[in-house]
Amino acid sequence: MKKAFFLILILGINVSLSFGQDIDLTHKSRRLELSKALDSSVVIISSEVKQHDSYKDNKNFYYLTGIQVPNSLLILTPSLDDKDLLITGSKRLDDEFLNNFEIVKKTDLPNTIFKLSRDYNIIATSFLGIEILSEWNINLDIFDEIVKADFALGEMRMIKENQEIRDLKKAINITSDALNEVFKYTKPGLTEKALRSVIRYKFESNDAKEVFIQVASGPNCTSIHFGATERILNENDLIVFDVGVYYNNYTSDISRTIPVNGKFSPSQADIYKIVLEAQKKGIELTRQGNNYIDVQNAITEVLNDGLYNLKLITDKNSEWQKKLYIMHGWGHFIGLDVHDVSKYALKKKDKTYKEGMVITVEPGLYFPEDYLYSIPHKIKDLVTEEEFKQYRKTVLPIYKKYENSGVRIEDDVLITFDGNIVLSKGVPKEINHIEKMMEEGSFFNNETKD
Ligand SMILES: [Mn+2]
Repeated sequence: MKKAFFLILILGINVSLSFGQDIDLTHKSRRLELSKALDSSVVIISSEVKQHDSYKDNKNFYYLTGIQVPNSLLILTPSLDDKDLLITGSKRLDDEFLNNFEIVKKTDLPNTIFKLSRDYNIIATSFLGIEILSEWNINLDIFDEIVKADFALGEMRMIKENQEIRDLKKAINITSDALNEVFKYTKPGLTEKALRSVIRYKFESNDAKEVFIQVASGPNCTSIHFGATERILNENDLIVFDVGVYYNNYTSDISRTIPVNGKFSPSQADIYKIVLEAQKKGIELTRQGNNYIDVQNAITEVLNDGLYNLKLITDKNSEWQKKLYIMHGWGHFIGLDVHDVSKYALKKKDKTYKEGMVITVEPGLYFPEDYLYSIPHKIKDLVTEEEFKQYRKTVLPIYKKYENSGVRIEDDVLITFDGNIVLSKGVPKEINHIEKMMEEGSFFNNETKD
């Protein structure tokens, strides 16, 4: 009986999608699905999470209701006959929205929870920021069992619905447009911040909310998370852009690396080609049936083969040499969060990719200043002083060619039934395409000439 009702709801969504009135059914069906996945326990989700003493929107609450409001609680009641409960201090919510819920006053909350605990044994909640529930004076211990809702929510949020894909595409297109503009604008003598202001202008004129903008030039390229500074761009620098926006709460995440003067030098191209080849290999394998480890192994192999050919590593089978220049993971889901629900499933070997997932593919190689001066911390247990000294002696003259540079290339990839779609393909990544685009002037260059 329950199942039949659920099916009707799903059908309802498909029908109403074409009329653009899907919002309430979409969120209602998510709430039902979650309740079902959690074995029909009561589910309680706060609209905020508390982390390091600050309050942030709880994306799970948004995912289940379609709204972001402070100081509210959602309680899912397993019975299909009852409406889900909402406790909210917000006066901004319109009646039509509130009709989807039974509204509970804050003062009635303890009583409501007590009643639920008589009918149901299990309560589920998101353990991310769970301490916020104590601020509501809710005692979960009156239930026989408290379980995590995070995994079930993660499983659901990993598979994107059509509306979510539309919003992700919009965020990605806005980001692509901003990157293409800034490629044309880039030239020696400008600052990192000047490039950031072009990206910001593009974001704001598209009603998109900045998530982060990295403009890392020269030696700054070797920092994995960077902002933008007053540093003046040099003729021979590379720049690593890593940029994301929210559009309608869904985020993009794109990285590109370009030469400040518009032409990759031979040594810059050496590294760029390796990362690009690894990235393409990673994208090729980002498809149904494969998993995180499959892609990781393939990317690592291409990167290390490339480093070996350049003589930057001397032994392809050495565990510590394989780790030296690879400084971050190759990818993560995107969605309501930039690093979306990845904790719950991404790295499990038995978790294969499915249609509807959206993942970044972002290998990189980095060559920080004085990196080989002593044994880098992350490999210190894997190599002896003597062995490392020998390695440094052989590699240092070659390393100098690449020192103070870094390359990262990141695309956002939607997994489809029979392959994938690179949603960020509007930003060039082939060397000749980047160089050609950089030859074009930017609207912003013209503005500053006068
Ligand atoms: Mn990323």
